[in-house]
Amino acid sequence: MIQLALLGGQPVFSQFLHVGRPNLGDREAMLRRVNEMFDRRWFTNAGPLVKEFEARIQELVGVKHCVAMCNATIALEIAIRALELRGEVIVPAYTFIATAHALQWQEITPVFADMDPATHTIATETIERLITPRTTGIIGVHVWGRPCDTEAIESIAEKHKLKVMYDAAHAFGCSHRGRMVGGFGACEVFSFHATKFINCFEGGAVVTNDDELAAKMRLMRNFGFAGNDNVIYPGTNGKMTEVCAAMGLTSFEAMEDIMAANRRNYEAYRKGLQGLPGISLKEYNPKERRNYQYIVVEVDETKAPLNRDELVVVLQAEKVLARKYFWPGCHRMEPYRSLQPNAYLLLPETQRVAARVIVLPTGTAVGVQEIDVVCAIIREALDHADEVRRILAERVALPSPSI
Ligand code: T4K
Repeated sequence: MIQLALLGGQPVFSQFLHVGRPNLGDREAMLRRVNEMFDRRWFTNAGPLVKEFEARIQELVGVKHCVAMCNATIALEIAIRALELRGEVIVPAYTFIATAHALQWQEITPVFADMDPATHTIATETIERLITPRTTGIIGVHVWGRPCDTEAIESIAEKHKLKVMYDAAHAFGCSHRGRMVGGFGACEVFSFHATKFINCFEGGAVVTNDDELAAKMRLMRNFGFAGNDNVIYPGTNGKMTEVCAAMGLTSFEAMEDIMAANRRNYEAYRKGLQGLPGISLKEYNPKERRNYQYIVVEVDETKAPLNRDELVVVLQAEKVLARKYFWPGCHRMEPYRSLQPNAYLLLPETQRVAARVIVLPTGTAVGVQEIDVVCAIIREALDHADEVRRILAERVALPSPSI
C-alpha cells in the first residue's frame, strides 16, 4: 500500500519520472559517428550524416524526398511557405502550439477546428463551415501518432481547391490504412525533438513526393542559396547539423527496440489502469504500425472521484511529472486568446477533452515496475478521494478544470 505524499507520506519515487525522457540508442555507435564527424571537420550544411539520415527516412516512409531541418517548427514554417499558404488556414485547436504559431509567424490566420473526441484529431465534419474566401489550406495533425482522417480532409480540400499538409510530429514510424505516414497530402512534417521516440536532440523533417516542392524547401532551408554566391530565393536557416543527424541515425537504428519498449509500457498501463472508475487509456489500433510514444489517459470527472487537475497534483507530489497536453488548447493561448476571443464557441469537444487529458511517463527510461507504481498511486488517490480533496482545498489553489 502507498502512503500518498500529498497525505503526508514520502514521495514514492526518489527521482522525477518525466514524460519525454530521451531514448538513447547505442552510445558507442553515437560516439563513433561524432568522432568520424570531428575527423571530417564537416559539421553542418547538408553533410554526409544528414544525407544518410534523409535517405533512411525516405526508405522507411516510402517517399521520394526527405528534407531534414533543425526542428519541426521551422520545418512547418518552411513547408507552409513553400506551399504558398496565406490568408487563413484551418488547423485543429487541439495540438501543440507550434502548429498554430508556424502560421501566425508568417501572418497567416490559424482558424481553429474542433476535435473528434474518439481520436483527438481534427473533426472533419466541422471543417467546411470554417472555409471562407480567404482560406488557402488545411493542416491536419496526427495527434499522439494516430493519423487523422486524411481521406475526408483531402476530399473537402479537393472540393474547395485547398492545399493540404500534415503535422506528423508525433507520427514517425506509424501507418495509416496500411500506408506509412509521410506520404499523405502535399507534404508531412516530422519532429525529432529530444522528447520524441526517435530524436536528433533537436530536429525535424519535411517529407514529400513532390519534386518541385522538395527543391524549393531545400533552397529555403539554406538562405535560398543555389550555389556559392548565388541566392535565387528568399530563405532562412533551417539546416540540420551533423551531430543532430548522428543522433538521429543512432536513434533510428534503435527504433524497433524503442517501439517495443513503448508497446510493453502501454500494455502495462492498460493492465494497471483497467477498471478504475472514470479513467480511460486512449487505445492504439493494434492492426496499424504505432510508435506508442504517448500514454494518454482521460479522466472523466463525472465518473472518477477526482478530476484531472487533482490527479496531476497527486502524481507530481510523488515526482511523477504527468503532463496536461494540450490544455487549454491553442485558442486559449496568446495571441489567439486575444485575437479570436470567441473561437471557443465552435470548440466544445476541444474544451471538454483538453480538461480531461493526462499524459503519463513512458519510453526506455521507464520500466514496467515503475508503471505499476504509477498506476497504484492513481488507484490509491481514487480510493482516498475525499481526503485528497480536503487536503487540496486546504493547501493548493487549483486551476479550474472546466474552461
Ligand atoms: N507539432 C506538434 C504536434 C508537436 O507536438 C510539436 C512538438 C511540434 C509540432 C514542434 O516540434 P519541435 O519544433 O519541438 O521539433 C515538448 C517538446 O518540446 C515538443 O517538441 C513537443 N511537440 C511537445 C509535445 O512536448 P514541452 O514544452 O512540453 O516540454 P519540454 O520540451 O520542456 O520537455 C518535456 C519533458 O521532457 C520534461 O518533463 C523534461 C523532459 N526532458 C526534456 C528534454 C528536452 C528530458 O528529460 N530531457 C530533455 O532533454 O514540449
